[in-house]
Amino acid sequence: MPENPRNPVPARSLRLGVAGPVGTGKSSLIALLCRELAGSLRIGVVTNDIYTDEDARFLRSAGVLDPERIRAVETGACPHTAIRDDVTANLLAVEDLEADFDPLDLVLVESGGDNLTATFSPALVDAQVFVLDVAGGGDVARKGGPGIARADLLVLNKTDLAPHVGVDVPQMLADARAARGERPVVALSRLDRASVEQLTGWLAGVLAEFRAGRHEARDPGPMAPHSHADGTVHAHEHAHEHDGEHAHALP
Ligand SMILES: Nc1nc2c(ncn2[C@@H]2O[C@H](COP(=O)(O)OP(=O)(O)O)[C@@H](O)[C@H]2O)c(=O)[nH]1
Ligand SMILES: [Mg+2]
Repeated sequence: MPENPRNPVPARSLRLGVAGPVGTGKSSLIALLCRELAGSLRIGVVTNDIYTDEDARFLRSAGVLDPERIRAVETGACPHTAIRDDVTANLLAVEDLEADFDPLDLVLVESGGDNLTATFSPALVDAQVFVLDVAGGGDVARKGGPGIARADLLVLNKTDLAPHVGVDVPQMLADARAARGERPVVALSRLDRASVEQLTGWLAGVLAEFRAGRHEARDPGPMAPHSHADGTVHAHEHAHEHDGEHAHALP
C-alpha cells in the first residue's frame, strides 16, 4: 500500500497524554485503562511528579502492569513545563520504554497535575485526555481553558459522587459540550461499566486511526499566563517547544 507522505504509517506506539488538576483521577484512569486493556495491548506508562515518584508507585502497587513498564519523571517545581515547553525528559522516558519493550501499542503519559490550564505539547503526545471531576464543582467545565475546550477527549470523572456533592451531571455535560463543539466528552465513573466502555471505545477509535496513518496530533493551545508563588510570571504565548527557551519575565 502506498504511504501517504504527510502521515506515514507509525512505527511506534500511540502516545496518549492524561492531564487535569490534582485529584481528578488521572492515575486512577490510567490504572483503569491498564486493567481493561493490558490483555489486548502492550502498554507503558510515564508519570510526572513534582518531587516524588508517588504516581508511579501508586500504579505499580495497583498491580495492573509489569512494574518495569511504569517510569517516573520528576519535574521539579514547574510540572507543566515538562509536558509543554521542554519535553526532553518525558520524550526520553517514552522512547526508553518503547525501546525496552519493543513493540508497544500504547504509552500513557500522566501530567503532574498542577492547574486547570496545563496541556501537553503535540511534540510529546499524539492525543490527550483532560480530566475534570464532578467534586471540583459543576461550573468548572463552563470556565473553559485549552484542555477543557480542545483536548482530544474531556472526561468528567467520578460521576458516582455527583449526588453527594450536589452536581447536576447532565448540566455539566451540556456546558462541556458547549465549550467543545464536536469534540467528545465522557462522563465517567469507574463504578459505571457503560461509561468505562465509552472511554475504551474512544481509545480504540483513536488507535485505529493512528495505525492507519490518519491521526493528526492537535495542539489544544498554550496555557494562560499565570504567576508562581515565587513571583515568577510565565507567559506561554509563543511557540518554543524545541528551543529550550522560556519566558520567565519577572514582574
Ligand atoms: N468515587 C470515585 N472516586 C474516584 C474515581 N476515580 C478516582 N477516584 C478517587 O479520586 C482520588 C484521586 O485519584 P487519583 O487518580 O490519585 O487522581 P490524580 O491526582 O488526578 O492522579 C483517589 O482517592 C481515587 O480513588 C471514581 O470514578 N469514583
Ligand atoms: Mg496522579
